[in-house]
Amino acid sequence: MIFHLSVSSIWIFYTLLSVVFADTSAAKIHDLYYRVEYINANPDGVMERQVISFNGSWPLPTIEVDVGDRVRLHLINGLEDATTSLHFHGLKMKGVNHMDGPVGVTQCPISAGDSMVYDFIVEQSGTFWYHSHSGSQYSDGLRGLFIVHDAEKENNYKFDHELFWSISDWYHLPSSALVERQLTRYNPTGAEPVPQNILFNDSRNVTVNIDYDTTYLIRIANIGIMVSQYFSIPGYEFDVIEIDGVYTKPQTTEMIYLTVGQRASILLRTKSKEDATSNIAIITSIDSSMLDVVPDDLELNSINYMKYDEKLPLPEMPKWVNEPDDFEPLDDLTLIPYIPRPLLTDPDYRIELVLHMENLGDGVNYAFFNNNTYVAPKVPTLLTVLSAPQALKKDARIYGSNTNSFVLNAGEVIEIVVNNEDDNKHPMHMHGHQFQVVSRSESFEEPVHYNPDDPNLKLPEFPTMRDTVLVEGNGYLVLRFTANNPGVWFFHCHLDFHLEQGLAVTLIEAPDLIDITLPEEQIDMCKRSNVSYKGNAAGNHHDFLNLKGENKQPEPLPEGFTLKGYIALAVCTAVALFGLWSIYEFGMRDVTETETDKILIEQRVTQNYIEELEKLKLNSGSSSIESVNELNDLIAEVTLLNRKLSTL
Ligand SMILES: *[C@@H]1O[C@H](CO)[C@@H](O)[C@H](O)[C@H]1NC(C)=O
Ligand SMILES: *[C@@H]1O[C@H](CO)[C@@H](O)[C@H](O)[C@H]1NC(C)=O
Ligand SMILES: *[C@@H]1O[C@H](CO)[C@@H](O)[C@H](O)[C@H]1NC(C)=O
Ligand SMILES: *[C@@H]1O[C@H](CO)[C@@H](O)[C@H](O)[C@H]1NC(C)=O
Ligand SMILES: *[C@@H]1O[C@H](CO)[C@@H](O)[C@H](O)[C@H]1NC(C)=O
Ligand SMILES: [Cu+2]
Repeated sequence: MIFHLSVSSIWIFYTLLSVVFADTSAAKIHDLYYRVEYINANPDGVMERQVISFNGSWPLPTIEVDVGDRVRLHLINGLEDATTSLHFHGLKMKGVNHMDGPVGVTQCPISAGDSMVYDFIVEQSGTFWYHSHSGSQYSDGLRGLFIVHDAEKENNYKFDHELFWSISDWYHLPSSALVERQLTRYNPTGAEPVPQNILFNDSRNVTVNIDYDTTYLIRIANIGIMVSQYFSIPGYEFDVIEIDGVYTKPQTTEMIYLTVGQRASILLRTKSKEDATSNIAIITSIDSSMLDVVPDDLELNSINYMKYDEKLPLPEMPKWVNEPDDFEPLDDLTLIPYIPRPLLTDPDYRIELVLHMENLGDGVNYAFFNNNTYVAPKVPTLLTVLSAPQALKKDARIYGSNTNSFVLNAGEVIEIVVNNEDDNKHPMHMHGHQFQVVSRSESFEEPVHYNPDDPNLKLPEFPTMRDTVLVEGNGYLVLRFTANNPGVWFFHCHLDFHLEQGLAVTLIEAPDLIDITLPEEQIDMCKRSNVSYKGNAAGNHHDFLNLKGENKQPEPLPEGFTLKGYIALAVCTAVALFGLWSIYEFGMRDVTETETDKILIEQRVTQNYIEELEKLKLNSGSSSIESVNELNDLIAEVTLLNRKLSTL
């Protein structure tokens, strides 16, 4: 009873909030018209490539608004060969779920020549960002910062000036080619493409002019697709005061760690003219443990400068820069909201997700939650909610068997447990909520699941809140939130390759209370992109329980995959590789640079193979002599290929 009372008071609180915002006479309307189109850019100074601009201009603008403002961003798709969409990362989109942006979840794709208006009132404040949520398109540069000011909250901290810095990884290949490389049977171990560089504010070698004796509020966002970065300012301490749109009690540190998708605000006090003997370095460093291979020419540290005065020397680089094992970033779980929120207790519904990676019958390496790799439905899930009969909205079956759909009841406390059976780290992001981080383990050699009954388990009284959080390799993560935002919300790994591999869950929150009339414009957009705007996951709007024809994941590998299946897979790959090699051998006399790249990649792939097969041999000690012989033959064959590739 008391529980229900408190839930309804939360509702009243939110309703009041919206009224306050709507009434703010100073609230502005930002009508932004942006046409996405390709241009060429060379942000790392190494290679010019095609990027996605707004009206021919890139990097994309930082959008700055005040809390309570209304944004109407008119996105016009000027790309001839691609669909698009926009997601405002971290904004809860309360009551306007259809403005959230992920294609297949809350909307149809915006096809070439089409447009869509993202229309919402901004009810949160802090550091956010926007990015395409259409496949892995944002790696082509379709992303930028979104800053929401709130004088009242900012007044809790003392500072003189504000700066915005984005950090990101950068690839020379377009998103389509990257995904093609990730999702192929030539990449059976699921090795992620390695970036060519990391950028600072979409550039390198940046110098920021600063004043003596001044406090800067610096908002930093990792808008990359894959690697986390360490951030530090040698010789200076700074205070962290915000993470992911949640202002915190200040915490002093020398280093922070940001996964892709995460943001932090820091307060940095510069020195007096007397004390400053050099200018300042800003060092961002790749978390190289996330890379499958570290190429010799990859610069793990990116160094940019803050300058007091041209005449001062540049600072000396601290020795620790080359000792990444010694990096000690601030633990984000120690950051408590400025206005602490007590731990949500006694979850009403626990969703336990086991994360693992595995090859399916097509030889591609996929990512799974509970043995299901996310496959987008034929009808965007929100559009299924809106078209389903009231009596079936809470029946998870209508949302498809491959969408990892969970239906949540209004007002309930939800707990999500991620048990990571993969030895990679994963930055998990939830749309529509800032969750409490209830527990997170360290990394382990072998998977360790969360045990809620562990007598040694200590949950925080006032947990960290944010929208993106890392789960460690083979470790676990426990999140809680209240289901107070009816809508369809994606919960997924923000490491884009893993999302493409299917590492996602659909949270269908209080579908009976989703009160949205889809604008005519959005229905037309679906029609023009040939996507049904009504029906279940299979597009059936006559019989919502008939899922015939829904999109499904590929068939598994043949029985006994661990050895025989792998061999079958490896043999056909080896044969295919052999074909490829023959093309090089007979077809190409002048090997151009990109072809050299291809050969290098094939060499890496074959090297991976050899290593995997050797591991398999070691682990198959008790298997029959035959399979060991088979493995030996295969290793010999792939080794030969690898050698041939290296002579090209
Ligand atoms: C961008 O281009 C569109 C259409 O071409 C135009 O209507 C709009 O005013 C432009 N926006 C800006 C910010 O230049
Ligand atoms: C970084 O880029 C943003 C957006 O383009 C800009 O507002 C800001 O001034 C830039 N900062 C630096 C240090 O160049
Ligand atoms: C950065 O600037 C330094 C000094 O101006 C220069 O030597 C270096 O080549 C630059 N690096 C890049 C990546 O532009
Ligand atoms: C996933 O499949 C494996 C093997 O079939 C099975 O042992 C396991 O229980 C399944 N896990 C879940 C969460 O369904
Ligand atoms: C939709 O289908 C029609 C008819 O099959 C086709 O002409 C059109 O190109 C398709 N549009 C898209 C965006 O796929
Ligand atoms: Cu991941």
